[in-house]
Amino acid sequence: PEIRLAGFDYPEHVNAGVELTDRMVEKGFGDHTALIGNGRRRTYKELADWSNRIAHALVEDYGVKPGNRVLLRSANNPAMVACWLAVMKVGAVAINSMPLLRAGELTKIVDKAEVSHALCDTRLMEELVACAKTSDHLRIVVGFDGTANHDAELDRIALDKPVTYQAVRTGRDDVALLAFTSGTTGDPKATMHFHRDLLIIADGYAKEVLGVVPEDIFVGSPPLAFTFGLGGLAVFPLRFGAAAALLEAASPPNMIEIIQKYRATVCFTAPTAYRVMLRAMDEGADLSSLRAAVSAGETLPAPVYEEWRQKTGKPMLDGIGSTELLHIFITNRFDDHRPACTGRPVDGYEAKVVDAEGRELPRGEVGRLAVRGPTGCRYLSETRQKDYVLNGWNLTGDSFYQDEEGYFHFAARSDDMIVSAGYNIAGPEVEAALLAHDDVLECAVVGAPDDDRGQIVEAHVVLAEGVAADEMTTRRLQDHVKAVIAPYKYPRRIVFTRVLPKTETGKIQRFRLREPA
Ligand code: 3SK
Repeated sequence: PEIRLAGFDYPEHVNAGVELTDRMVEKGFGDHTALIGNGRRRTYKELADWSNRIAHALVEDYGVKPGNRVLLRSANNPAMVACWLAVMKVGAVAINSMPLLRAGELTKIVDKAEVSHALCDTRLMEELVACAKTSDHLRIVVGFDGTANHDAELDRIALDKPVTYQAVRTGRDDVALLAFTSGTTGDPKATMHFHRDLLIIADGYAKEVLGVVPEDIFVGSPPLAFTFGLGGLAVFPLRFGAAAALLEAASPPNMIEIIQKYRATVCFTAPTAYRVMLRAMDEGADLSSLRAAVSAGETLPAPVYEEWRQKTGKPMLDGIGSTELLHIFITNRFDDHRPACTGRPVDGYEAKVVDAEGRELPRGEVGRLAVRGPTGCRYLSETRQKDYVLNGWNLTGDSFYQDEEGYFHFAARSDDMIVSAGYNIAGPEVEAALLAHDDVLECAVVGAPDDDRGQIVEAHVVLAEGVAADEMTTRRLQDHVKAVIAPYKYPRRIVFTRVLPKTETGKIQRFRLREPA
């Protein structure tokens, strides 16, 4: 029942890859900088040509067909963006994966999405090759040079191809992207996004809220594999003739350096990084070029919002989005913002707070946030769709309340997801990794409050008999988790215990571990 375009009218046939490159060249942005990365700038014309050459190679040398699912594996760099655009131009469906995923995690994605081809930065090949060896779907893995020295197979083949490409005439409602949410169980879930969705997030949020102009330079930390990063560091700048500075290692100090070097104007990151930026300003860092500081992925603490405002004279724009809806759907605005408040829905989106039966709750009462809008929600799994989407409303994993004036306020996560320094980490996935170690008898993983990271992964572990509850065991278990799942998910704190709190029926009561001692 859901398709409501809410004023976003696009032609029946539209290809987001073309709109973000060749169309921008047609509009006169050919010589403007589109991407900065690996120490050099690339113009819109160069990006259009580069992605067109790759598109030729995908079709002519690797047999990619419209509708094929193509996995991308890379850190944030211009080569990754060129490959992603090329995948859309050939009418295939992109699956952007987190660069640190291990073979087991990749296999879940590859099997669910029935990935046939993968384009991978050659520096990240090992785990993908291990995944391909066991996969029935993944047939072709091609390496590209993420350092953009054109020193890998895809680069060499693409170099000989023409710079123009007749892109596939995709429908506006053809799937362009399968975006995976980490899920609360460590079992990733895919949501489908159409070509038009990629344009809507730009023509909606980026235009209405940020007012992006061609002079803008974007910078930020979220991976392009997370739709927060894909929107903020690729779609938004490219839709408006602006530029993005891409960082493979987007630590706060690296971001600060890039903001100062390029006089970046728009930043997308989490409160943790903004806190470091505030301290850097005390030491003399000049971040005055930033006109928009977008904060999402974690709740923005009021003191960070206040200090930013006081130091820069500008508000920090807190917002909430989801992979399901593609990008931010509730936000503060430059002229309408409050501390400890996520704001109001972006134009075209509706939000409400509901009880367990899906009934809207009165203002002030905490309940589950439900949202609907033109960019989703469409799960790949029909069962998931039935359980989590009612009449177009997606039931999120967050608890909110709406104040008397209609502004939304975050209350808590409604699930077992841990949000640490902007990463979504599923507690049960870390538990499964710990349980695979012989030293662990039982465990429960929760998020513990942390000043720097918002939350940290905290594991409560019952050790096997005879194993010492000491520093060495802690290290051994942490190293083990880093080796079997993406390293950023490892438990930063391990608490050894003799018993875990349980219900009469033997279910672990994680909420009791979250309570202060
Ligand atoms: O709020 C988030 O975590 C989010 C998720 C996906 C896309 C965008 C955002 C801000």
